[in-house]
Amino acid sequence: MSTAQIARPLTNTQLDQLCINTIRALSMDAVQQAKSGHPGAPMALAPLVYTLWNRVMRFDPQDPIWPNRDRFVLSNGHASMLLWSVLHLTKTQAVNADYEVLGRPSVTLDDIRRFRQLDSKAPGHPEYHWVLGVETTTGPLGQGVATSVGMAIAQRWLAARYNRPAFAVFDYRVYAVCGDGCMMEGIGSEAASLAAHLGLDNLCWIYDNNHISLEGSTRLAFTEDVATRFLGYGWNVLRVGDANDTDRMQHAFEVFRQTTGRPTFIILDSHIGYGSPHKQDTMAAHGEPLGDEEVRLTKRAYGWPEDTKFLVPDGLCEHFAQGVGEQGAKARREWMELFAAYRVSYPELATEIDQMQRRELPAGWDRNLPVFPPDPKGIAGRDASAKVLNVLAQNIPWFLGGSADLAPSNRTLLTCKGAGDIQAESPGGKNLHFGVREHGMGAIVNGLSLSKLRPFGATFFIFSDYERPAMRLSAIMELPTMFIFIHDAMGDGEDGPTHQPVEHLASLRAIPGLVTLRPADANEVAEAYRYILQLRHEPAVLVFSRQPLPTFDRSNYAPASGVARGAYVLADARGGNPEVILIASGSEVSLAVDAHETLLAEGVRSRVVSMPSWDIFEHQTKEYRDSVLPPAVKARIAVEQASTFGWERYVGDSGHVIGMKTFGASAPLKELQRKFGFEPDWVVAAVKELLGRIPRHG
Ligand SMILES: Cc1ncc(C[n+]2csc(CCOP(=O)(O)OP(=O)(O)O)c2C)c(N)n1
Ligand SMILES: [Mg+2]
Repeated sequence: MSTAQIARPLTNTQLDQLCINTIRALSMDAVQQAKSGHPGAPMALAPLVYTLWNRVMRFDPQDPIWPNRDRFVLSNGHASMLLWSVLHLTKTQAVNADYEVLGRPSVTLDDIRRFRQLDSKAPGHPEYHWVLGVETTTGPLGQGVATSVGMAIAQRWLAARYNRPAFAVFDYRVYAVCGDGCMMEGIGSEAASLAAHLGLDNLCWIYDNNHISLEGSTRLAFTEDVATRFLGYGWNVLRVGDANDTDRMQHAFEVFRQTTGRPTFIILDSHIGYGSPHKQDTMAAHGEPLGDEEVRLTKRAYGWPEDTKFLVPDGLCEHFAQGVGEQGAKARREWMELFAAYRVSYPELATEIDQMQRRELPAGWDRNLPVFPPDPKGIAGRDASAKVLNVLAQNIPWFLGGSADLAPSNRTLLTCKGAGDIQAESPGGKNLHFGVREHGMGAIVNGLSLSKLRPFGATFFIFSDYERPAMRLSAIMELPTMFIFIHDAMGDGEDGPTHQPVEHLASLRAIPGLVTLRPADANEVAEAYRYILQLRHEPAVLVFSRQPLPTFDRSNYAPASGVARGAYVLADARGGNPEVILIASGSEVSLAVDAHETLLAEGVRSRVVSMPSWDIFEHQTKEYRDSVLPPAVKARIAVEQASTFGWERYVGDSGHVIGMKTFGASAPLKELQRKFGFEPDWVVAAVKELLGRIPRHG
């Protein structure tokens, strides 16, 4: 077949096939050109993506951030060429950070030619933020499907809060495509279980059942009955036995739309590398170029001009424009009219939606944030957090969250007016019960945030390990999510080393763009929340104590608003001319203050720096940083009940770190503090030892 023949008027069925083959050929060509990538899944799933985008989904390429659009998640992110092809063929528009449609395509053919190259809008895996039309970053298998559950929860929440009779402002659906990898990963199971529990009938997963993963046949390691598993969860399970049968696929989506009370799982039997004479159904089609000759043979099998590269036949984009383009434009137009009328009838709710979509906070969002009076006995970080959370939940309608079965301990239950449980029959509540599913929780929090809600997820700090991959994605996506952790160090003494975080602060501080905060007292807790609520593009980690921490008398010490600078001089030597600096975070700040008072009485000019956040501090000017940690003062001691790893950057070569070099132990907290050296006398002794070694300054 030649290009000229393709250009002849075609029947709709021929056009459909042409679109599908275009996606296949673009995918093969891009991977071949890049000399890396995954051609097999796109070749097999082109009919699915074509059907979903051009016949089923409500999506307007002219306004890809329209709030009521259907969401598409490519959980098997290695098949990214599917997305780049369809975004290109639908001429989906680029949008800037101010939510303005830019009048240029999100993905050009040139980007596809430069697949996986620097600055191309067709990177290796789907990247939210980088390419408009990508609803969430995927690549780590399982994350996408789990995130889609958060999106579906969000849609139901939005509908419950904002829809009114005759005003279905939010009625979109969420589609996620996944492969064997997503089915094998535990996070997918966690999320699937919760999705069925919550009766998310707005959610549809399509499983690319091709019996191949990276190492070869799934017979090597994956022989479970996936359909039965999903039936067991309570999903509506459908099967489409031929991944090329677009009509049957469309019918399955119709069944999904008519199914109520449970999510839908469509098993799509497919052939990886479909059409490739030598590589179809083999692992060779998974993650490497087919090779020039095989590409040629495959094109021949498709009836595609063999010698063309990156061919988009005439009339093809028009076909998409008549399909998804027209349907999407009509749906959006109708929605805009609906929303204009809604704005007249419900102006306050419409304003909320506007603000939420732009990630703004409502007026008075920090009204009545608590200020805690000085109290030497103090209050636990988690209890201070509970008070703040409830104020925020009251002030910000779209603030919500929950815990992975630890709410009573995390103190994250929202009890303010109207804060009910989110359940299948009450999707508009504020308390999500994630169950013991930390990893799923992280991804679901991401999905909620991608839907513009302001979510938090909570658990013990030690289990941040179970959530970390999703938190990392949150940072990559620049989402203003909140990850709350309690039992910040050895505070749960008797539970022992399995429950005592040691390396966790260091490891989270190492994630670029993730703001980690460990407040020292109740007022720092409130200020930490005040700070992170104003973030629009960074996720935050909050680490709170289980045990009471003294509430500092701020008339003696510096105000807690210093939290917003990451570190600040809490207590100082008279005249502000210290010879030694004690740097601490969280529960160790009061320890440092105790030592400081002793040192002052003994004539040692010490300074206490409360450092709740390295990350925020690093973003301050050098002038400010030097004012807190004057370079001339070399005698510095960091005190933190955590790994000493990394503190050298603040204490320098001649400084000292009082921290953890081993795991903890099972014992009451007081005994642990003694055993590991977190007592004022130790700090004082360490200061004296240090001052004996380092010439005094000033
Ligand atoms: C969490 C995670 N582990 C491992 C990988 C590496 N990886 C990418 S694709 C893949 C195989 C996935 O198999 P499947 O989902 O069946 O994709 P198919 O080969 O059918 O396209 C693996 C192991 C990954 N991306 N994410
Ligand atoms: Mg597979």
